[in-house]
Amino acid sequence: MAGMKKMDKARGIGGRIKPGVEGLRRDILDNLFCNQAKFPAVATKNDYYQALAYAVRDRLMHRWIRSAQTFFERESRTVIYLSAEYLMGPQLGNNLINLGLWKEAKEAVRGLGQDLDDLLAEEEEPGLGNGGLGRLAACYMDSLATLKIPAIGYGIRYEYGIFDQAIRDGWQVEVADKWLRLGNPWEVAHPQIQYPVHFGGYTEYFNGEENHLRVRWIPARTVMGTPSDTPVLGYGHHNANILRLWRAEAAESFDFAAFNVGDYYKAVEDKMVSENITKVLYPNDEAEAGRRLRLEQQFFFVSCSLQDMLRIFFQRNGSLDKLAEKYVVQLNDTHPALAVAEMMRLLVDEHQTPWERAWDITCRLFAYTNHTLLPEALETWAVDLFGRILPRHLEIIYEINQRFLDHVRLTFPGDEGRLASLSIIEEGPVKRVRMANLACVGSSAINGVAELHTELLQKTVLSDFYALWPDKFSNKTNGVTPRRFLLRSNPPLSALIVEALGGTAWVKDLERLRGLERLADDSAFQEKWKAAQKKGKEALARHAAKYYDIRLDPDTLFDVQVKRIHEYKRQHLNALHVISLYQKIKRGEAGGPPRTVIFGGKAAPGYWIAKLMIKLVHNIAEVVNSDSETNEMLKVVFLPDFNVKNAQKIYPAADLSQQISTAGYEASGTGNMKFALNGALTIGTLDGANIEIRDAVGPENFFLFGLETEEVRTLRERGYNPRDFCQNTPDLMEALTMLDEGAFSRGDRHLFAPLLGRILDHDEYMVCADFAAYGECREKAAATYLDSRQWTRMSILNTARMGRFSSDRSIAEYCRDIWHVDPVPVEL
Ligand code: 26Q
Repeated sequence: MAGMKKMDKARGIGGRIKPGVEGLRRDILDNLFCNQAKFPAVATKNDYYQALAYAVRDRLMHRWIRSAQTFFERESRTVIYLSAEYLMGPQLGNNLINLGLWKEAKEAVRGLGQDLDDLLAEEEEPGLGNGGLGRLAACYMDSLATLKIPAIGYGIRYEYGIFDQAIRDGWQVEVADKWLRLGNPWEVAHPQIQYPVHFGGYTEYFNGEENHLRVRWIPARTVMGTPSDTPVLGYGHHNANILRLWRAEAAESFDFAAFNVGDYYKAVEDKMVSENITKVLYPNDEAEAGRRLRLEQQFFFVSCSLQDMLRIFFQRNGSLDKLAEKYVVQLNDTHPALAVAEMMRLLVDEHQTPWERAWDITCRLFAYTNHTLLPEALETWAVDLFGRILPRHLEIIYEINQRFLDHVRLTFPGDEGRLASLSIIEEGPVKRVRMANLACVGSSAINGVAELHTELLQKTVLSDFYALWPDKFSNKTNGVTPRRFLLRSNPPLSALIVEALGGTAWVKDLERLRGLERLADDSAFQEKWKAAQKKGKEALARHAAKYYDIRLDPDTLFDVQVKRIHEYKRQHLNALHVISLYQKIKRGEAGGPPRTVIFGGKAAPGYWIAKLMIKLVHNIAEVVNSDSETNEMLKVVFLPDFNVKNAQKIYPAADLSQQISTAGYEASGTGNMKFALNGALTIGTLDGANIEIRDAVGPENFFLFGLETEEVRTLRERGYNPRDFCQNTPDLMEALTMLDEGAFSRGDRHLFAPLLGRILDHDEYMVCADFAAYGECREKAAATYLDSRQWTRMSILNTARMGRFSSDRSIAEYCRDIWHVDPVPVEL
């Protein structure tokens, strides 16, 4: 802080940032007056939030600018993270923590008659992502800054993020996410930075200098991209990075165009069409074929980002030789994979680089992370559509492919099958561009996101690439940031950990949590641990009551499944078992503690069965919660609108974490890590990172059930018949029969028929095969909960052994194995 004051004076901005609590209080008042145009008597909570946010922003500016200056002067090697999605979550709380201003802010706003928690609750989060992949990008931005790695995150500034989920009569209703309505204090727009992005048209070949054959792209239309930057602060030092998100604008102001063209309405329409590109996030988390606007979004942000990278590069460098020394570009799934072709176009067409040299630079620049295993979820685009939007890129991809396949023919002579599967172009009635193949061919590193996932990638979807280039492959198990998902979101548990470990070093070095192991059996510590967890449950109960009018009893076991709704994640397995549990309680056959089964998650708007699963949970809740015979023992709730903000309340409140996907389908999962880090015990399958979590916390501290990946495969090969399993599982039969008879639909036998049909006729995700094992395991977990000492011991050991799942560890591995980049400390 002393350093900060010195620099502020040196820069002559001491007047803007007044020191201490009193200074902060006065700055908030100034902002209320000058930005919000309000006096205290009429100011809303949101006005106070905005006023505080701007005061905090002023206080982080010098770190941000000094970081940019340091990286510029030192010409530091920089990580470029390309992601179509970022789920950053609310910013104020984390920025206060990282600036060391939490206490000061609390006092300052108290002096103004405000409560800091109330103001924090006012912040609207930027929901610029669907789920796991977008939140992972945000955790990685946090860790890059904390590890002092120079980095720029590039993405799209969607005007509407993921929809807000409302529930009407038990059905999901999508509500437009107007996240920018009250303004966004955390971003700084840079309208002076603008790049043209072209679409459509055709290409022309011509003779350039020295008679070199060159290509000109004559586009049909051009859109401008302009950035807004959000600071990403590191924890415990002065480094800051930026998240730079692109917004699309019309190339010319419409009045000017109208003047020229003489058609005012057409000109206005063109402006709207241009701005459409960044209007809304696609709310499905699986590739959906044929959406032209989605392809345009991808190309738009990729092109802006690469142009920006080159502009910054040429500020200090004359020749492209050093490009791959100064930058490494990480592709977050295939959504930005067009970058491979766009880089080639920029180098070859715009910078007149010979093809071979351009290709060498490009391959050295890129690395690719895969996040899925389902072959049908891999992104492809019909060649026809692709060529109409990006004619030059299609040519470039054909050229890349031809040279690549020549290389394959030398490595595997006569192997036509391999050639077909490796080709960037999928042959068939409709030719398609395979984005994963483009990403693999154009990258020097390829990784999966958990050990099992990487192993399966190498064995299945990318096996031919693995045979060709085994050394390109590695695993980088996902991680989560302990700053947001423990320190910020769970104050009672964090305070206890600080007390027990004698400080906050664990926040940057999460393996230190292991120091809690020795306290696992200490009864005084156990009591404190239980008290902290109880506070987490009470906080969620207050939150649910206040915002959703949902009552939760903190004295019950909180059994939680929150994540996107998907058949492979098997929320219906959970729901069906709740039905059977309900029946057993009614018959007096089930013991265990009183439980609250909590569900939450959004369904893709077009995913009908997922929406029906949400309806199912609500209808079960309606019946179960109004039954006075079982009321005391079982309650079912669906918490609406699962997002980062709500998640931060949910993870600290959970006793039991449901991670029950069919083995082999969840690439990693990251919610599983957030729960266990906060001391929840997991009931889960051997899928994704569950396997590594179980290894880390110890099998005796994890409730494992279900088929393994290999068993799922062989069962399917042998001819899986779900009805056989139903016959042999009376509890399941009973639950399905009740559903069928309309017990959860007021007698309506049609409502859930589609869901029943999928389970009984296909059961792609083997709900029936795993039901019995799941039920037994869940009962075992419930019984264990009755032994409070035992449960608490297991809970402490879970937290103590979760250090490996910090995103700091993940990022350190990317830095070491893929990015080859070192920390650059920033001094104020
Ligand atoms: C692609 C094309 C067109 C429209 C949408 C998409 C699209 C958008 C989002 C495809 C996929 C996604 C998101 C995928 C995702 O979140 N995957 C999850 O990634 C996590 C981080 O690695 C893993 O932990 C999860 O297991 C994985 O499901």
